Amino acid sequence: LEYIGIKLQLEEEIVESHTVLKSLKGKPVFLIAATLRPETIYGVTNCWIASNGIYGVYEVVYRKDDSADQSESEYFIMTPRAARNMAFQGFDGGEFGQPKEILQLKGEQLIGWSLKCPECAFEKIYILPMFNVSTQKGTGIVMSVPSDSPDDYRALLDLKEKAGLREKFHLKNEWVFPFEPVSVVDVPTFGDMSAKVACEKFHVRSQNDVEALKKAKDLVYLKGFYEGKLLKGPYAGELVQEAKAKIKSYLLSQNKAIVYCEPEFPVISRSG
Ligand code: ZZB
Repeated sequence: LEYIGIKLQLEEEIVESHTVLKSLKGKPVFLIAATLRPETIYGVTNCWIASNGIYGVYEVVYRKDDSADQSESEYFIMTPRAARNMAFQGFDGGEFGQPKEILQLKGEQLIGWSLKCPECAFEKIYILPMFNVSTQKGTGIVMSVPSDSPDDYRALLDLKEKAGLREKFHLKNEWVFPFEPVSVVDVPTFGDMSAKVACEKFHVRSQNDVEALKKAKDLVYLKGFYEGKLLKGPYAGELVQEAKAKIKSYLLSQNKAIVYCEPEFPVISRSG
């Protein structure tokens, strides 16, 4: 399975104010959000993590001209599982197959950090918790597109509607309330907020309604891919089917994203 890993850059003030990360001052630190829908990047409102998941900060060495002293480092935040896979895909810590972990973090420690998301409508977005984020899939980091993803739509609404949930995770209002869904894809008969329409059709009442959410997601995926028309960016007016590859190439060529392949089998770590 091939994901596009969108590079969401951690804001400098977050890097500087963290006891360990401040040693990376001036260096690029990214959360890598795994997506199958890079064309929806214009509709990102926040970033989701699993609050009880384990994440790591990894040094990734880019080699220029194959010479070691021409190398430059970037820092990726993702699950240890994703880091292990990426280390075989050109994103290692200096040695093929070896991730270089700087620090481990619990998902809840990431909540409220601010990020810059390429091409999105907001100057900065925040890391928030969603129950349906799996640490066993992708990078464990998800870009949230509430206009087109039923999971994202419902989870964001839960945070807005449920004060108890915001208190539980110590969320500030300013991380949640300013972020309304942004329309990016127009789907015939569904309109430009297909996630909302699908959630209502299948009576999704919370992010815990996993079965109804799955039905909503399957329908929106299908409709969005085959019938959707893009509304934002340089490919506005084109079918999603056509625009998807162009946006992917653009993001890759600008170094705003990477390709991340997920093996179809479990990777066994050397430590067991
Ligand atoms: C942006 C986006 C916009 C997504 C959309 C979907 C939709 P799949 O098919 O189940 O593999 N995702 C990625 N990683 C995780 C994770 N670890 N845990 C939970 N969700 C994850 O789903 C791939 C999609 O699930 C990815 O694409 C990502 O959300 C999310 F409008 O990125 B997507 C109808 C779906 N629409």
